[in-house]
Amino acid sequence: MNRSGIFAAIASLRTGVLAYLLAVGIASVAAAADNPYNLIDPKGISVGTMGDAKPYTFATADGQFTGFDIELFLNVVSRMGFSKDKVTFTGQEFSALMPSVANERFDVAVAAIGTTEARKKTVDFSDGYLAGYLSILTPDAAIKDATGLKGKRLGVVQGTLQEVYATKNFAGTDLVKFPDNNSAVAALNNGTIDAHFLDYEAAKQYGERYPSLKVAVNIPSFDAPAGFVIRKGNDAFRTALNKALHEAMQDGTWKTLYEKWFPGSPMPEQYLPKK
Ligand code: SNW
Repeated sequence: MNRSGIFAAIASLRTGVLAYLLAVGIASVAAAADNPYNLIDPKGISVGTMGDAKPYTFATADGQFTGFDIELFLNVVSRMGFSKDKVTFTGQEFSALMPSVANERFDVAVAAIGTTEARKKTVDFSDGYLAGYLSILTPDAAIKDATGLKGKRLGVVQGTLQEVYATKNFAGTDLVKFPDNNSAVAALNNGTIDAHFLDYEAAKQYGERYPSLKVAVNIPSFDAPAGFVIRKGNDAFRTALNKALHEAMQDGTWKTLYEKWFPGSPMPEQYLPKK
């Protein structure tokens, strides 16, 4: 090959490389346009949740998921172009929810999941949308505070902030770990445990269903507001969720859902429309 032949070969190689880079660039722009939120299947959103955290999230008799968190989430993603039929809910044990988001089994987990630094090591959170209490549910009138729990058997759902709090603060209490609230409350009703430790609104709900069970102790968990849990680094999804979430707060949707699902509970200021 002579000199000009070599130049021609280099020139055509360059054209080829440029064409290739352009094609890759177009393909990735197209992929981002088709799947801007990096969803597992861009056609819809897969959500991990719980069947027995009423009124936050629960399954109805016909297998539909509903509750405050579910309705808020559906409203939020409808603002991002995902109608209800594009959202699939799957019930799981609480302890599996965050790992399942990290492992790309779900795009998001929605179940009154409190935001903490420890959890942020494996998943990301949207902005907070609920801040409330961790509560002791018991038929035992002698349990009024941490001291009353000494020597008692206390149920917690594995992986919850209640488990973390009880381990740290209820010395001398026997912790009994359950996969879900229903099995813990069944154990409470048959006397296997003395109390169960869960989120305030869920405790209140079980108390209405089983009148012998009373909400006895409330521990503020305002520093761990519930957020939507997403895969670490999925910032486009998180940004869009936050924008839509704040719209839902600003236009009064959040307030309407709060009054619907938590009637009689004090109305927090921070999620109401700002003037
Ligand atoms: O930290 C609280 C938050 O302030 C609000 O009251 C809603 O519940 C919390 O997020 C705590 N929830 C527990 C947790 O994140 C249990 C969640 C569940 O049972 N689904 O571990």
